[in-house]
Amino acid sequence: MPELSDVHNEFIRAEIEEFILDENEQRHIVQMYAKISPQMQDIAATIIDGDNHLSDELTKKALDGGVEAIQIMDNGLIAGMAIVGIKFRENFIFVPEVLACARAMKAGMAHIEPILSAAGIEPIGKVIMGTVKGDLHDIGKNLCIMMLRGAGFEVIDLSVDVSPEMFIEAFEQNSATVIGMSALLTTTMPNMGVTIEAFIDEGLRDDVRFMVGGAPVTPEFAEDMGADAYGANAVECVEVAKRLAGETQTATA
Ligand code: B12
Repeated sequence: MPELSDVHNEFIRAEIEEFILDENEQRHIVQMYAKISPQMQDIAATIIDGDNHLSDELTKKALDGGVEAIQIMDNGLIAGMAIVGIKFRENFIFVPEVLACARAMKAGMAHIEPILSAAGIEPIGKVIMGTVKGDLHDIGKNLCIMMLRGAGFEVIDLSVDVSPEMFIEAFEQNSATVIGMSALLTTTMPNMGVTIEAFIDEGLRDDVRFMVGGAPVTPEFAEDMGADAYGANAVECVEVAKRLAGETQTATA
């Protein structure tokens, strides 16, 4: 079982010790970081520290050195955000600090995005993505969008705070077959179900497949609200979108 001393980066070790007080959570984070290379830990540290200049520099350096974009995203940028999330939840940091961390994440992602979104391939399907009404979290949704584009999907990004009417309007204007909804707040999660209801009311439900995700969303919740699929992360989002796009093609054939 990995120990705190197995985490290479000194700053991250100190952060874990000072801010992750729940024993199980600390064990989980230590296990995760013990498997991550020192170079990726340095990138994660820039996110936790909210240092966008260093995140920019180290991400670029890692890519130039041959590390895969997806590795940097998962083991550097997203791993850093895991600690930020816990500090925020426990009130060790507040909105301005989290925004600085989000800015650092964005600086790193700016190098990753063009690689994941390989240009020039024929779209394999069209997906509408949005964060539901009342919710302004978009980091996870944007990662999903990058991965979807990288996998060859054309994606219409409705951004954040998207009402059921806006989803319907976008659906009517574009011949998308899959709609992806993201929610990060327990208070906004029900708006996913409300959106699906609105599609039922308009007689459009059978024409589209819904996938949902976001940290508080579970497969059970997805099923209860009437979604077609749930994805736990950006990689699953792509897998699910491919499956659902295949289903709609079969249904309309
Ligand atoms: C960054 C952040 C913010 C930033 C958002 C910046 C931005 N541009 O997104 C700011 C500071 C603005 C913010 C504000 C608030 N936040 Co906030 N925030 C976070 C934080 C720390 C990280 C979220 C994140 O980006 N995670 C990293 C990404 C990569 O993960 P992800 O979003 O889960 O996405 C992945 C998967 O879920 C999945 N996925 C996501 N979407 C989709 C969609 C589909 C279709 C699929 C298949 C998959 C999928 O794939 C993604 C990639 O792997 C979380 C804590 C946490 N650990 O989640 C709190 C958190 C979500 N926030 C919280 C709160 C309370 C708030 C505020 C209400 C705080 C306040 N008092 O003002 C406001 C609400 C504003 C609003 N109306 O939305 C709470 C929510 C608690 C709850 N149970 O509802 C959390 C959990 C923190 C906590 N207290 O523990 N926040």
